Amino acid sequence: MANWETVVVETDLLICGGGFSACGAATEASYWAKKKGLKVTMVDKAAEDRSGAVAMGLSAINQYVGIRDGENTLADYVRYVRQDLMGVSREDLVYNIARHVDSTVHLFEKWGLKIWKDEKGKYVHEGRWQLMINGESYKVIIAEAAKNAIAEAGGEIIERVFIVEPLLDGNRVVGAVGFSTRENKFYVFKAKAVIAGMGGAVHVFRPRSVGEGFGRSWYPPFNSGSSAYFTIKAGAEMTCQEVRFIPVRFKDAYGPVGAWFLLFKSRAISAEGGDYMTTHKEVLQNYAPYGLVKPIPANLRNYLGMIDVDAGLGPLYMETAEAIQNIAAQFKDDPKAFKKKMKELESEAWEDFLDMTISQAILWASQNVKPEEKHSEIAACEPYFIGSHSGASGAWVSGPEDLPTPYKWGYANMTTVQGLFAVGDGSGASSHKFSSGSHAEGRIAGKQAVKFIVEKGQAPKVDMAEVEKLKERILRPLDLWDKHKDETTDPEVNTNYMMPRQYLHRLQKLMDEYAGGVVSAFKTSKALLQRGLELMDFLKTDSEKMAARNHHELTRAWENIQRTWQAEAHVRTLLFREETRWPGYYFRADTPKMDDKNWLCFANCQWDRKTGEWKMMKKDIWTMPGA
Ligand code: SFD
Ligand code: AMP
Repeated sequence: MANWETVVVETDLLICGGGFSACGAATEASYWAKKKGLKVTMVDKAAEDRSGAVAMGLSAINQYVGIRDGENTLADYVRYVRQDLMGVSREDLVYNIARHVDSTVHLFEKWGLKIWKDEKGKYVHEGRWQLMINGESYKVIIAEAAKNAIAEAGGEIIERVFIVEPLLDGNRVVGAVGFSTRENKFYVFKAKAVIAGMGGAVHVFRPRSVGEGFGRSWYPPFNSGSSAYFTIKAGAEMTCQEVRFIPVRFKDAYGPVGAWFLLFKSRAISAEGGDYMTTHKEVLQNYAPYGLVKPIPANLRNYLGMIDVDAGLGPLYMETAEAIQNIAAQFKDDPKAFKKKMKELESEAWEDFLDMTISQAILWASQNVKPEEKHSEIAACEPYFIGSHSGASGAWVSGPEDLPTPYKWGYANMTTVQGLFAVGDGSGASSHKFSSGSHAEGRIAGKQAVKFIVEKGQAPKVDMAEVEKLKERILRPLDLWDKHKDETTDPEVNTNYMMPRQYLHRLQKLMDEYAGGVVSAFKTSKALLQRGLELMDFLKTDSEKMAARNHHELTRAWENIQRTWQAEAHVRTLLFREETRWPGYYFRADTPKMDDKNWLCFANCQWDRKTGEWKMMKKDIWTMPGA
């Protein structure tokens, strides 16, 4: 076995991840931990200042309720999320996050985040729930606050350590194992409680760019499903694993569309079909009541465009020039004011992407696109697993004690495994929390985890013999490479192992063809899913044979294994739910209709650590009183 040093870290609260939800957890937990003399340890696979989905920054805060200004109520937000997810959301969790998110945003501003304000000093809204920001350094500001809080409470931050597996004592989490992505160190964390905040999953499906620009994506390629893998392997119940998110984005560079639809009031059309949101609106009748509300649910917005694309009436375009001209037209009688407004709009258009998805600005430049003069193509992306946006996949977590929800078991955001909490993309069925709501959810879980440690904490019993077995398994790709690399003229072609990139290609092809990826126009069926599971068995067998020549490839190898478990949970739940509830995200061609009578419920799954079997189950929807 590779001769790596084993580093043992003893702590009270272990926070896995360093993104928005984990920073929220660290900031809040450190405050309460200091009072109780407890230690908080945070571990990120990357450098916290620029890790996770907000590494490049963002141009908007997408969840702000605006309670203090009387703009909206919490019930309004619960209703908005219920409708956007076609009736399937944990309204207790959505309510709990919504009641804390505004105070979190006010903290961001205090910490230095620039939120746009109008001449009256009021926040500039992108849409009803979204605020415009100068967000290029958004993550740096949030990470700084978390670092200060941890330092002040005598905790520690460990960067560039990739968390792989949970450690358990029966149905109680007692820590985690991982490895350094830079040094020959294998890490063993012993803890009384653990928070999984390692983001969602990208590259489970084949991206649109498979050669030049392979891997280009909207959500970050370095979020590889670690949260889902960690909670599934711990034996926690999972929810909404079928609810992947397919965002419509500016084509090829994946620029987001929210600011264009909401702030610039831009139209999207199909080249041959016209204004598809209008021409196909009768289709929405089939999805009442959700299809008849405004805004139209995200998946149905996708679906209306897909109807034209499937009919060959594309490409789809975002009418950026028309939108900018329309806004500037208000100043047409005053040439000086018109020129000034055009300049302003032009910079807002570019800032939107320079703050968030730089590749879109580069693509515009490389294709001589002036958004105020020329429209841009948009397209539906490959599927992502991101419970914090308009997807819903994640762990099944407890609701807050003070709400009459049937789904609570003592500590808000705790999974069904004692002491294991999940946040952000890691927790499911609480969609539309975005950066701000994920941070607020982290704060909720951070405080609850300290409460759990104070009330139920135990010295973690870690079986070091089990740890040795895990170390051998986790470092095995390095051993396979060393043992066999010299047996062939091209070490990447070897009968004893496969390289992580080769494995990734097979996983993505399987999911694309059998589980409704881009190549299948997001369509699948019982037969396709069953065949996909059959092929996935072979793939999982071969995952034991992935080789790695260095830290970089070892990380890639384990990212792939984590993606595979997310893929399996997804395929099993697509198979279990026998209807098509989210057209525009996926279509079950054999059960094409929405079936509220049998399937207005959660589809949950659970992997049994002892038997290796998966259990599928339905859970009733609970409606928040008054919402
Ligand atoms: O409009 C391990 N998001 C947006 N949210 C907004 O509020 N406004 C926007 O304008 C947003 N836009 C947007 C967004 C995301 C992206 C990628 C783009 C545009 C281009 C969504 C938010 O970013 C998202 O909701 C939150 O960031 C989710 O938070 P969280 O904590 O669930 O995930 P994270 O921030 O990615 O953090 C994950 C962390 O885990 C680390 N990690 N650490 C140790 N071991 C492992 N094995 C690990 N695996 C991962 C990561 O390094 C990271 O620190 S718009 O387009 O939606
Ligand atoms: P996106 O850029 O797609 O990530 O969306 C950013 C925010 O805008 C999210 O809160 C979306 O729900 C919202 N959004 C995007 N497009 C629309 C639309 N056409 N109507 C209403 N809300 C939208």
